Amino acid sequence: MAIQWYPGHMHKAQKAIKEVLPQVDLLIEVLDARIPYSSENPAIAQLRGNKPCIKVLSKTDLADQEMTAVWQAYLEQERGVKTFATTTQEPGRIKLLVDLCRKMLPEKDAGAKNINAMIVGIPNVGKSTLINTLAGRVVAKTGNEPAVTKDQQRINLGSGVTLLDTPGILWPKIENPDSSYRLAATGAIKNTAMEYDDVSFFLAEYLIKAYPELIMAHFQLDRMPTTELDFLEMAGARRGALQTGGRINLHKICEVLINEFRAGKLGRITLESPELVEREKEAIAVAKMKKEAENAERKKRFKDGSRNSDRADRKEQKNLPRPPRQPGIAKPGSARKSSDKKK
Ligand SMILES: Nc1nc2c(ncn2[C@@H]2O[C@H](COP(=O)(O)OP(=O)(O)OP(=O)(O)O)[C@@H](O)[C@H]2O)c(=O)[nH]1
Ligand SMILES: [Mg+2]
Repeated sequence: MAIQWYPGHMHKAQKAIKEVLPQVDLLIEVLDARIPYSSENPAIAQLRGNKPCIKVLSKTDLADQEMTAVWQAYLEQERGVKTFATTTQEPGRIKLLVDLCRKMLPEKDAGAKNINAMIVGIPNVGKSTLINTLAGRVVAKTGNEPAVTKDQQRINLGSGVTLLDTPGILWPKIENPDSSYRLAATGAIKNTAMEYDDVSFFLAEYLIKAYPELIMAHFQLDRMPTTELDFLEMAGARRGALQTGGRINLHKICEVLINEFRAGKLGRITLESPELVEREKEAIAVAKMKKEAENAERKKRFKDGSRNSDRADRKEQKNLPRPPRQPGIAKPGSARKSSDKKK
């Protein structure tokens, strides 16, 4: 089952973003470099229209470096989009983001006019941290959990750029179930809205295929795991995650895997590639079409079937020979009447 988390403040935040959008020159959409597709909110793409947009890939210190470059090239294929990879480990590079904002709005830059940029993105992706780095001081509250920022906040950088921090928003229905697992694995979904075990099994399955050397080294495994359960049991044994009777405490090792992945302890990992998400999108489209065709067929069968059987029933009844009326047996309705008459 896909995970959904869309508390009321997100709906409000999205409405507020829509309201101020006309005063904004440029959108800075912050994406998690470990999940650039899954952390892209489809509602933002709709709201953006033709406004220029910088897609910032945040937390690149946690992501696979090669994959970050692949994603940047992929995302820049979209019109009006530039990308910028960033990490808190290289605060000095952040000035280049301000330069990029100016470059994307040459008329404003030439006229030395103030640029209004709005920072948007999913929860816990590092929007407020980015603002603090840009401002060079703590102006926005940050925290390692989703939904820290609850209201919009305007920050004047003093260099002709004003930034608007916004609360992280998700969307009511995450169509791709794998995306919802990835969002949960990276910490964009509140822990209380997900099952650690489900997310961990998903993560384990991916890691065995995509980063076998990293997990073997991190958990000091002496052979390649064959399945996600095999992996979690081996890792659990290594970490002493046992329950009474010596059996592996799977829940405990599931929590360990998620927490250590989030903290970057397993190494630099990206959970999706453009090819993988294209395949997933295709599979979802095919499944959707199949379901629609099935629904249409069911509706048609229901309609045709009921009309046919109804007609056939009526026709059949019409053609049936009427049973001969037996003298002395009155119809139930007429029985009372006849007795009434007698009275
Ligand atoms: N490893 C790493 N962690 C980061 C980076 N940037 C931000 N973080 C951490 O990510 C967590 C979330 O950061 P915030 O800036 O509060 O995220 P946000 O997008 O404003 O979150 P909401 O306000 O909840 O939507 C914090 O614990 C940050 O320290 C980064 O480049 N690398
Ligand atoms: Mg924030």
